[in-house]
Amino acid sequence: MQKPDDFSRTLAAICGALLIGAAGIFIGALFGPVRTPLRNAGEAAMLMASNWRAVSGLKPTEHIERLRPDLSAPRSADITKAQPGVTLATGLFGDRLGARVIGADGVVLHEWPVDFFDVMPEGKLYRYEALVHGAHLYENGDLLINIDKKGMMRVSACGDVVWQNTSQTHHSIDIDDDGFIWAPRGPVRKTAPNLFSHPFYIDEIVRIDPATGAETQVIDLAQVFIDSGAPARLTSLSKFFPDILHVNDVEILGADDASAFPMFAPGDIMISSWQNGSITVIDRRTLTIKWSVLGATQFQHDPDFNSDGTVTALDNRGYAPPSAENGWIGERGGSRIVAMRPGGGAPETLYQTDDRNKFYTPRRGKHQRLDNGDVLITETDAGRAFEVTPSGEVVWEYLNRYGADEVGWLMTADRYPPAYAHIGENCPAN
Ligand SMILES: [Ca+2]
Repeated sequence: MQKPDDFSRTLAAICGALLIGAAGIFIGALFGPVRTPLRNAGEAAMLMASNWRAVSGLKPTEHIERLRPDLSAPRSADITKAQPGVTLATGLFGDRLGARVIGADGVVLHEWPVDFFDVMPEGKLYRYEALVHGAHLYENGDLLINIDKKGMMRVSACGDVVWQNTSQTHHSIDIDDDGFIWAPRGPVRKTAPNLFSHPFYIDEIVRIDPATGAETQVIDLAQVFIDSGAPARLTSLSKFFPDILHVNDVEILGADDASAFPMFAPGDIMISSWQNGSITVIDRRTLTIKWSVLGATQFQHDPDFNSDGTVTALDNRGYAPPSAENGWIGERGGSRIVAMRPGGGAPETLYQTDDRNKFYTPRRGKHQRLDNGDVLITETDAGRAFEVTPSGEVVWEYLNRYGADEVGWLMTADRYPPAYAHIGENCPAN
Protein backbone atom coordinates (compact mmCIF):
# COMPACT_ATOMS: atom_id res chain seq x y z
CA MET A 1 0.00 0.00 0.00
CA GLN A 2 1.34 3.41 -0.97
CA LYS A 3 2.33 5.65 1.92
CA PRO A 4 0.33 8.94 1.98
CA ASP A 5 2.43 12.04 1.30
CA ASP A 6 2.41 15.23 3.41
CA PHE A 7 -0.23 16.88 1.27
CA SER A 8 -2.57 13.90 1.54
CA ARG A 9 -2.12 13.78 5.31
CA THR A 10 -2.77 17.51 5.62
CA LEU A 11 -5.83 17.22 3.40
CA ALA A 12 -7.13 14.28 5.43
CA ALA A 13 -6.58 16.18 8.69
CA ILE A 14 -8.40 19.25 7.35
CA CYS A 15 -11.30 17.13 6.06
CA GLY A 16 -11.47 15.34 9.41
CA ALA A 17 -11.47 18.62 11.31
CA LEU A 18 -14.18 19.97 9.02
CA LEU A 19 -16.33 16.88 9.55
CA ILE A 20 -15.82 16.96 13.31
CA GLY A 21 -16.44 20.69 13.34
CA ALA A 22 -19.63 20.48 11.30
CA ALA A 23 -20.90 17.61 13.44
CA GLY A 24 -20.13 19.52 16.63
CA ILE A 25 -21.97 22.62 15.46
CA PHE A 26 -24.95 20.56 14.23
CA ILE A 27 -25.28 18.42 17.37
CA GLY A 28 -24.56 21.42 19.57
CA ALA A 29 -27.37 23.38 17.94
CA LEU A 30 -29.86 20.59 18.53
CA PHE A 31 -29.23 19.40 22.06
CA GLY A 32 -29.54 21.94 24.83
CA PRO A 33 -27.42 20.55 27.70
CA VAL A 34 -24.35 19.98 25.53
CA ARG A 35 -25.01 22.88 23.18
CA THR A 36 -22.36 25.35 24.30
CA PRO A 37 -19.33 23.04 24.74
CA LEU A 38 -20.08 21.15 21.53
CA ARG A 39 -20.62 24.31 19.54
CA ASN A 40 -17.38 25.76 20.89
CA ALA A 41 -15.44 22.59 20.09
CA GLY A 42 -17.02 22.41 16.65
CA GLU A 43 -16.23 26.05 15.87
CA ALA A 44 -12.64 25.59 17.09
CA ALA A 45 -12.19 22.60 14.78
CA MET A 46 -13.64 24.51 11.82
CA LEU A 47 -11.39 27.47 12.60
CA MET A 48 -8.32 25.24 12.73
CA ALA A 49 -9.22 23.67 9.41
CA SER A 50 -9.91 26.92 7.56
CA ASN A 51 -7.26 29.15 9.10
CA TRP A 52 -4.59 26.83 10.43
CA ARG A 53 -1.80 29.14 9.28
CA ALA A 54 -3.23 32.06 11.25
CA VAL A 55 -3.88 29.87 14.29
CA SER A 56 -0.32 28.57 14.05
CA GLY A 57 1.07 32.11 13.89
CA LEU A 58 2.50 31.64 10.39
CA LYS A 59 0.44 34.19 8.44
CA PRO A 60 -2.60 36.38 9.24
CA THR A 61 -4.68 34.62 6.59
CA GLU A 62 -8.02 35.84 7.94
CA HIS A 63 -7.01 39.41 6.98
CA ILE A 64 -5.79 38.52 3.47
CA GLU A 65 -7.62 38.15 0.16
CA ARG A 66 -6.54 37.29 -3.35
CA LEU A 67 -5.67 40.36 -5.45
CA ARG A 68 -8.64 40.92 -7.72
CA PRO A 69 -7.60 40.55 -11.40
CA ASP A 70 -8.97 43.96 -12.38
CA LEU A 71 -6.66 45.59 -9.82
CA SER A 72 -3.50 43.72 -10.77
CA ALA A 73 -2.42 46.00 -13.64
CA PRO A 74 -0.91 49.43 -12.89
CA ARG A 75 -3.63 52.09 -12.67
CA SER A 76 -3.29 55.83 -12.88
CA ALA A 77 -5.39 58.54 -11.32
CA ASP A 78 -5.32 62.32 -11.69
CA ILE A 79 -4.67 63.14 -8.04
CA THR A 80 -4.76 66.87 -8.74
CA LYS A 81 -8.56 66.49 -8.76
CA ALA A 82 -8.64 64.80 -5.36
CA GLN A 83 -9.77 66.41 -2.11
CA PRO A 84 -6.57 67.90 -0.57
CA GLY A 85 -5.31 66.30 2.59
CA VAL A 86 -3.92 63.09 3.99
CA THR A 87 -5.60 59.77 4.60
CA LEU A 88 -5.69 57.85 7.86
CA ALA A 89 -5.72 54.15 7.01
CA THR A 90 -6.02 51.16 9.30
CA GLY A 91 -5.73 47.48 8.54
CA LEU A 92 -3.18 44.79 7.83
CA PHE A 93 0.13 46.26 6.68
CA GLY A 94 2.62 43.49 6.07
CA ASP A 95 2.05 41.16 9.01
CA ARG A 96 1.18 44.04 11.34
CA LEU A 97 -2.25 45.25 12.33
CA GLY A 98 -1.65 48.96 12.20
CA ALA A 99 -2.54 52.54 11.45
CA ARG A 100 -0.78 54.93 9.08
CA VAL A 101 -1.11 58.37 7.53
CA ILE A 102 -0.81 58.33 3.75
CA GLY A 103 -0.04 61.35 1.56
CA ALA A 104 -1.84 62.22 -1.65
CA ASP A 105 0.90 60.45 -3.62
CA GLY A 106 0.46 57.23 -1.63
CA VAL A 107 3.64 57.68 0.41
CA VAL A 108 3.36 56.64 4.06
CA LEU A 109 3.96 59.81 6.10
CA HIS A 110 3.56 58.28 9.54
CA GLU A 111 2.95 54.88 11.05
CA TRP A 112 1.91 54.30 14.66
CA PRO A 113 4.60 52.13 16.27
CA VAL A 114 2.02 49.74 17.68
CA ASP A 115 1.12 46.32 16.34
CA PHE A 116 -2.51 45.90 17.38
CA PHE A 117 -2.14 42.12 17.14
CA ASP A 118 -0.15 42.46 20.38
CA VAL A 119 -2.63 44.47 22.47
CA MET A 120 -5.50 43.20 24.62
CA PRO A 121 -4.45 39.52 24.53
CA GLU A 122 -7.01 38.43 27.12
CA GLY A 123 -9.26 35.65 25.86
CA LYS A 124 -7.51 35.28 22.51
CA LEU A 125 -6.86 31.79 21.17
CA TYR A 126 -3.99 32.94 18.96
CA ARG A 127 -2.02 36.11 18.25
CA TYR A 128 -3.67 36.98 14.93
CA GLU A 129 -7.15 36.75 16.41
CA ALA A 130 -7.75 40.51 16.39
CA LEU A 131 -9.37 43.13 14.23
CA VAL A 132 -9.36 46.91 14.17
CA HIS A 133 -12.67 48.21 12.97
CA GLY A 134 -13.13 51.93 13.50
CA ALA A 135 -10.71 54.78 14.10
CA HIS A 136 -10.52 58.52 14.68
CA LEU A 137 -7.56 60.87 14.48
CA TYR A 138 -7.17 63.97 16.66
CA GLU A 139 -5.28 67.00 15.47
CA ASN A 140 -2.52 66.40 18.06
CA GLY A 141 -1.87 62.97 16.57
CA ASP A 142 -3.74 60.91 19.15
CA LEU A 143 -5.44 57.93 17.54
CA LEU A 144 -8.65 56.32 18.76
CA ILE A 145 -9.05 52.75 17.64
CA ASN A 146 -11.46 49.92 18.34
CA ILE A 147 -9.94 46.52 18.98
CA ASP A 148 -12.96 44.61 17.83
CA LYS A 149 -15.15 43.37 20.72
CA LYS A 150 -12.28 43.94 23.17
CA GLY A 151 -12.18 47.64 23.82
CA MET A 152 -11.00 51.03 22.68
CA MET A 153 -7.55 52.61 22.85
CA ARG A 154 -6.32 56.16 22.67
CA VAL A 155 -2.71 56.11 21.48
CA SER A 156 -0.43 59.12 20.96
CA ALA A 157 1.30 59.67 17.63
CA CYS A 158 4.49 58.23 19.13
CA GLY A 159 2.73 55.10 20.37
CA ASP A 160 2.15 55.90 24.05
CA VAL A 161 -1.13 54.52 25.37
CA VAL A 162 -3.13 57.48 26.76
CA TRP A 163 -5.85 55.06 27.90
CA GLN A 164 -7.49 51.83 27.01
CA ASN A 165 -10.67 50.28 28.26
CA THR A 166 -12.39 46.90 28.15
CA SER A 167 -15.74 48.17 26.84
CA GLN A 168 -16.07 45.47 24.15
CA THR A 169 -16.51 48.23 21.57
CA HIS A 170 -16.38 47.39 17.91
CA HIS A 171 -16.91 48.87 14.44
CA SER A 172 -17.21 52.60 13.84
CA ILE A 173 -16.24 55.44 16.15
CA ASP A 174 -18.09 58.75 16.13
CA ILE A 175 -17.44 61.97 18.05
CA ASP A 176 -20.39 64.13 19.14
CA ASP A 177 -20.48 67.94 19.39
CA ASP A 178 -19.34 67.77 23.03
CA GLY A 179 -16.34 65.63 22.16
CA PHE A 180 -17.71 62.39 23.62
CA ILE A 181 -16.94 59.18 21.77
CA TRP A 182 -19.66 56.76 20.62
CA ALA A 183 -19.41 53.16 19.46
CA PRO A 184 -21.35 49.90 19.43
CA ARG A 185 -20.32 47.37 22.06
CA GLY A 186 -21.04 43.75 22.84
CA PRO A 187 -22.97 41.69 22.11
CA VAL A 188 -23.98 41.29 25.74
CA ARG A 189 -26.08 38.51 27.23
CA LYS A 190 -29.60 39.60 28.18
CA THR A 191 -32.81 38.12 29.41
CA ALA A 192 -36.18 39.67 28.59
CA PRO A 193 -39.09 37.24 29.09
CA ASN A 194 -41.39 39.42 27.03
CA LEU A 195 -39.03 38.97 24.06
CA PHE A 196 -37.52 35.49 24.30
CA SER A 197 -37.95 32.53 26.63
CA HIS A 198 -34.17 32.07 26.62
CA PRO A 199 -31.16 34.38 27.09
CA PHE A 200 -30.03 36.20 23.97
CA TYR A 201 -27.13 38.35 22.83
CA ILE A 202 -27.53 41.90 21.58
CA ASP A 203 -25.29 44.93 21.08
CA GLU A 204 -25.50 48.04 23.20
CA ILE A 205 -24.17 51.48 22.35
CA VAL A 206 -21.84 53.37 24.60
CA ARG A 207 -20.66 56.95 25.14
CA ILE A 208 -17.06 57.31 26.30
CA ASP A 209 -15.13 60.13 27.97
CA PRO A 210 -12.35 61.20 25.57
CA ALA A 211 -10.01 62.14 28.44
CA THR A 212 -10.20 58.91 30.43
CA GLY A 213 -11.85 56.23 28.31
CA ALA A 214 -14.52 55.76 30.98
CA GLU A 215 -18.06 54.91 29.93
CA THR A 216 -20.45 57.77 30.65
CA GLN A 217 -23.62 56.21 29.21
CA VAL A 218 -24.74 52.80 27.99
CA ILE A 219 -27.91 52.48 25.90
CA ASP A 220 -29.79 49.19 26.06
CA LEU A 221 -31.03 48.61 22.52
CA ALA A 222 -33.42 45.81 23.53
CA GLN A 223 -35.15 48.35 25.75
CA VAL A 224 -35.20 50.89 22.91
CA PHE A 225 -37.11 48.46 20.69
CA ILE A 226 -39.49 47.46 23.51
CA ASP A 227 -40.17 51.09 24.46
CA SER A 228 -40.76 51.94 20.80
CA GLY A 229 -43.48 49.31 20.45
CA ALA A 230 -41.32 47.37 17.99
CA PRO A 231 -40.23 44.19 19.83
CA ALA A 232 -40.92 42.06 16.75
CA ARG A 233 -37.94 43.75 15.10
CA LEU A 234 -35.88 41.62 17.47
CA THR A 235 -37.99 38.52 17.91
CA SER A 236 -38.36 37.99 14.18
CA LEU A 237 -34.61 37.34 14.00
CA SER A 238 -33.34 33.82 14.50
CA LYS A 239 -33.25 32.78 18.13
CA PHE A 240 -30.15 30.73 17.48
CA PHE A 241 -28.17 33.67 16.18
CA PRO A 242 -25.72 34.81 18.85
CA ASP A 243 -25.79 38.49 17.88
CA ILE A 244 -29.30 39.51 16.90
CA LEU A 245 -28.61 43.04 15.66
CA HIS A 246 -24.86 43.19 14.92
CA VAL A 247 -24.70 46.98 15.08
CA ASN A 248 -21.86 48.19 12.86
CA ASP A 249 -22.24 51.96 13.13
CA VAL A 250 -23.34 54.64 15.58
CA GLU A 251 -23.60 58.22 14.40
CA ILE A 252 -24.67 61.29 16.38
CA LEU A 253 -26.46 64.10 14.53
CA GLY A 254 -24.42 67.27 14.94
CA ALA A 255 -25.88 70.76 15.29
CA ASP A 256 -24.38 71.81 11.93
CA ASP A 257 -26.28 69.10 10.03
CA ALA A 258 -29.46 69.15 12.14
CA SER A 259 -31.15 71.96 10.17
CA ALA A 260 -31.19 69.64 7.14
CA PHE A 261 -33.19 67.08 9.15
CA PRO A 262 -36.30 68.84 10.53
CA MET A 263 -37.67 65.52 11.78
CA PHE A 264 -34.61 64.98 13.98
CA ALA A 265 -32.84 66.96 16.71
CA PRO A 266 -29.16 67.52 17.45
CA GLY A 267 -27.85 64.58 19.44
CA ASP A 268 -30.19 62.02 17.91
CA ILE A 269 -28.53 58.66 17.42
CA MET A 270 -28.35 56.67 14.20
CA ILE A 271 -27.51 52.97 14.27
CA SER A 272 -26.93 50.46 11.49
CA SER A 273 -27.89 46.80 11.96
CA TRP A 274 -26.01 44.44 9.69
CA GLN A 275 -28.17 41.54 10.74
CA ASN A 276 -31.50 42.82 9.46
CA GLY A 277 -30.44 45.45 6.91
CA SER A 278 -31.88 48.36 8.86
CA ILE A 279 -30.83 51.94 9.61
CA THR A 280 -32.59 53.52 12.56
CA VAL A 281 -32.59 56.93 14.22
CA ILE A 282 -33.24 57.03 17.97
CA ASP A 283 -34.50 60.07 19.86
CA ARG A 284 -31.66 61.13 22.15
CA ARG A 285 -34.07 62.32 24.84
CA THR A 286 -36.70 59.56 24.99
CA LEU A 287 -34.52 56.71 23.64
CA THR A 288 -37.30 55.61 21.31
CA ILE A 289 -37.22 55.13 17.54
CA LYS A 290 -37.95 58.18 15.38
CA TRP A 291 -37.24 56.76 11.94
CA SER A 292 -36.15 53.46 10.49
CA VAL A 293 -35.61 52.05 7.03
CA LEU A 294 -35.60 48.30 6.65
CA GLY A 295 -34.49 46.42 3.56
CA ALA A 296 -33.28 49.30 1.39
CA THR A 297 -29.75 48.01 1.89
CA GLN A 298 -28.21 44.60 2.28
CA PHE A 299 -25.53 44.04 4.95
CA GLN A 300 -24.72 47.77 4.80
CA HIS A 301 -22.03 49.66 6.70
CA ASP A 302 -21.31 53.19 7.84
CA PRO A 303 -24.45 55.33 7.37
CA ASP A 304 -23.69 59.04 7.73
CA PHE A 305 -25.81 62.16 8.17
CA ASN A 306 -25.05 64.71 5.43
CA SER A 307 -25.63 68.45 5.31
CA ASP A 308 -27.85 68.03 2.23
CA GLY A 309 -30.48 66.16 4.26
CA THR A 310 -29.49 62.70 3.05
CA VAL A 311 -28.31 59.66 4.91
CA THR A 312 -25.70 57.85 2.83
CA ALA A 313 -24.36 54.38 3.46
CA LEU A 314 -22.13 51.76 1.94
CA ASP A 315 -24.61 49.16 0.71
CA ASN A 316 -22.39 46.07 0.54
CA ARG A 317 -25.07 44.03 -1.19
CA GLY A 318 -23.26 41.18 0.48
CA TYR A 319 -23.77 37.84 -1.21
CA ALA A 320 -26.23 39.26 -3.76
CA PRO A 321 -26.04 37.72 -7.22
CA PRO A 322 -25.37 39.81 -10.32
CA SER A 323 -28.36 40.03 -12.60
CA ALA A 324 -29.43 41.46 -15.93
CA GLU A 325 -31.93 43.58 -14.04
CA ASN A 326 -29.41 45.44 -11.93
CA GLY A 327 -26.89 45.55 -14.77
CA TRP A 328 -24.04 45.70 -12.29
CA ILE A 329 -20.59 44.56 -13.19
CA GLY A 330 -18.19 42.53 -11.16
CA GLU A 331 -18.30 39.51 -8.98
CA ARG A 332 -21.80 39.20 -7.50
CA GLY A 333 -22.88 42.51 -8.99
CA GLY A 334 -20.98 45.02 -6.92
CA SER A 335 -21.53 47.21 -3.89
CA ARG A 336 -22.88 50.75 -4.03
CA ILE A 337 -23.15 54.01 -2.12
CA VAL A 338 -26.82 54.69 -1.48
CA ALA A 339 -28.51 57.95 -0.46
CA MET A 340 -31.75 57.97 1.54
CA ARG A 341 -33.82 61.00 2.44
CA PRO A 342 -35.72 60.60 5.71
CA GLY A 343 -39.24 61.79 5.22
CA GLY A 344 -39.53 61.18 1.51
CA GLY A 345 -38.41 59.54 -1.68
CA ALA A 346 -36.98 56.20 -2.63
CA PRO A 347 -33.31 55.48 -1.97
CA GLU A 348 -31.00 56.62 -4.77
CA THR A 349 -27.73 55.11 -5.90
CA LEU A 350 -24.98 57.70 -5.50
CA TYR A 351 -22.20 55.52 -6.85
CA GLN A 352 -21.96 51.94 -8.09
CA THR A 353 -19.49 49.76 -9.90
CA ASP A 354 -19.09 50.47 -13.63
CA ASP A 355 -16.87 49.31 -16.48
CA ARG A 356 -14.16 51.77 -15.42
CA ASN A 357 -14.00 50.65 -11.82
CA LYS A 358 -15.32 47.50 -10.23
CA PHE A 359 -16.34 47.99 -6.64
CA TYR A 360 -17.32 45.18 -4.35
CA THR A 361 -16.77 44.42 -0.71
CA PRO A 362 -19.24 41.81 0.51
CA ARG A 363 -18.39 42.55 4.12
CA ARG A 364 -16.90 45.46 6.04
CA GLY A 365 -16.06 48.80 4.41
CA LYS A 366 -16.64 52.53 4.98
CA HIS A 367 -17.40 55.67 3.03
CA GLN A 368 -16.78 59.38 3.52
CA ARG A 369 -18.34 62.20 1.54
CA LEU A 370 -15.72 64.86 0.94
CA ASP A 371 -16.02 68.65 0.74
CA ASN A 372 -15.32 68.64 -3.02
CA GLY A 373 -18.34 66.38 -3.65
CA ASP A 374 -16.33 63.19 -4.10
CA VAL A 375 -16.72 60.03 -2.07
CA LEU A 376 -13.81 58.21 -0.44
CA ILE A 377 -14.63 54.51 -0.26
CA THR A 378 -12.90 51.83 1.77
CA GLU A 379 -13.34 48.62 -0.18
CA THR A 380 -12.05 46.41 2.60
CA ASP A 381 -12.16 43.00 1.02
CA ALA A 382 -10.38 44.26 -2.11
CA GLY A 383 -7.65 45.80 0.10
CA ARG A 384 -8.32 49.16 -1.47
CA ALA A 385 -9.48 52.71 -0.84
CA PHE A 386 -10.41 55.06 -3.66
CA GLU A 387 -11.83 58.54 -4.15
CA VAL A 388 -14.41 58.85 -6.89
CA THR A 389 -15.97 61.98 -8.40
CA PRO A 390 -19.74 62.38 -8.98
CA SER A 391 -19.10 61.48 -12.64
CA GLY A 392 -17.45 58.21 -11.64
CA GLU A 393 -13.80 59.12 -12.21
CA VAL A 394 -11.37 57.58 -9.75
CA VAL A 395 -8.99 60.39 -8.78
CA TRP A 396 -7.13 58.72 -5.91
CA GLU A 397 -6.46 55.14 -5.03
CA TYR A 398 -4.52 53.16 -2.47
CA LEU A 399 -4.05 49.43 -2.95
CA ASN A 400 -2.84 47.57 0.11
CA ARG A 401 -0.80 44.81 -1.46
CA TYR A 402 0.36 41.83 0.54
CA GLY A 403 3.02 40.16 -1.57
CA ALA A 404 2.64 39.72 -5.32
CA ASP A 405 -0.89 38.41 -5.65
CA GLU A 406 -2.67 39.12 -2.39
CA VAL A 407 -4.03 42.15 -0.50
CA GLY A 408 -4.46 42.92 3.19
CA TRP A 409 -7.80 44.08 4.50
CA LEU A 410 -8.00 47.86 4.62
CA MET A 411 -10.43 48.52 7.44
CA THR A 412 -10.77 52.31 7.33
CA ALA A 413 -9.63 55.19 5.14
CA ASP A 414 -10.57 58.74 6.13
CA ARG A 415 -9.37 61.99 4.61
CA TYR A 416 -8.08 64.65 7.02
CA PRO A 417 -6.95 68.23 6.33
CA PRO A 418 -3.44 68.87 4.96
CA ALA A 419 -2.20 70.04 8.39
CA TYR A 420 -2.42 66.43 9.59
CA ALA A 421 0.58 65.64 7.36
CA HIS A 422 2.80 66.77 10.24
CA ILE A 423 1.53 64.16 12.66
CA GLY A 424 4.33 62.13 14.15
CA GLU A 425 7.20 64.21 12.80
CA ASN A 426 8.54 64.82 16.32
CA CYS A 427 8.43 61.18 17.38
CA PRO A 428 11.80 59.53 18.10
CA ALA A 429 11.35 56.91 15.38
CA ASN A 430 11.07 59.62 12.74
CA1 LIG B 1 -21.08 56.52 9.91
